[in-house]
Amino acid sequence: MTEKKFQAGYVAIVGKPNVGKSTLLNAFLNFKLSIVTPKPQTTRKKILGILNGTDYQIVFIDTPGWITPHYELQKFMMQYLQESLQDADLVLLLVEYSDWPQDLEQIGQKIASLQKKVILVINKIDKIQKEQLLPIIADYQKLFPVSGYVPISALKGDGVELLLQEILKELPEHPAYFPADYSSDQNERFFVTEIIREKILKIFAKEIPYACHIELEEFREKAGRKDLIRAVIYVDHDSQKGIIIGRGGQALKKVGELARKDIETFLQREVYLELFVRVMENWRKKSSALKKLGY
Ligand SMILES: Nc1nc2c(ncn2[C@@H]2O[C@H](COP(=O)(O)OP(=O)(O)OP(=O)(O)O)[C@@H](O)[C@H]2O)c(=O)[nH]1
Ligand SMILES: [Mg+2]
Repeated sequence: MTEKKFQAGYVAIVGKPNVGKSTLLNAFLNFKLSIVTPKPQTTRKKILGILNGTDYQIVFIDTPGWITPHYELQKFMMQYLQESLQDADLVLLLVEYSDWPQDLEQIGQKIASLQKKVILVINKIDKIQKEQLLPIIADYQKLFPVSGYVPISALKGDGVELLLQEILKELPEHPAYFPADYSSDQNERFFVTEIIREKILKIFAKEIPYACHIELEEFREKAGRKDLIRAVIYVDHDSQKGIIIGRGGQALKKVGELARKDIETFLQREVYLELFVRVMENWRKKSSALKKLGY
């Protein structure tokens, strides 16, 4: 009997905004790593999530939703997407069952031009009847010559195990890229800022969440005491500051309460969370500001 060789590779999860890319990453990891909200353009960076099996390591890359960029931050987001595609051994093109396949033609062509292996993943099938699925798959088959088609519900976990098996069929033989106890390349501080941003996306309407960037000013761990986390919410116009703070500070308090609970779950320890709001005029539109903010 030949010994089974170790497999490892980078698997980029790409698709339009809001199709469930981050939900799928979390479903693979069985852990909430990447933030998820009902609003498009939730994910802004590439986020590695590492799944370690006994004889494989899959480095998933969660990416920002595929858009035509209109301002600097969105250009950086699309740069992260392009880098993720370049790095990938395998691409999961995630679509919603209700997307028009024609709308994805450009994306499909771009991926095809990179000559990467692609699995087309049709998500949110919990929202339709089984018999509606076959014509959808047939429509995609006409447009995308891909290695496989897997219908899933990332939210419910249906089809995720099957998709994992399909990925393992395509994953190269390669030694592990990361130590087996790594689950991401980003540190705790990054995920703390993401959790705060998730709550802002959930609480505030319209442009407000898109105008926010979170920075940690202090993250102090003390033996026998709760950690102290001081975070600044940067907005890009003075008028947004009052909205984030809310009447009598109520809105900011709500963000803090919701974020603290999730940060504690994430870190598995109790924390004090202090939030401040500051203005950094037009930070989203200036590449110098974006670079300073770590984009
Ligand atoms: N019904 C249903 N909803 C889903 C499923 N997967 C994701 N969602 C929901 O779709 C919304 C978007 O999910 P995300 O995982 O944030 O989507 P995304 O593709 O990462 O979005 P961006 O980061 O903005 O590009 C959330 O409200 C999810 O709960 C699914 O399988 N079924
Ligand atoms: Mg996302």
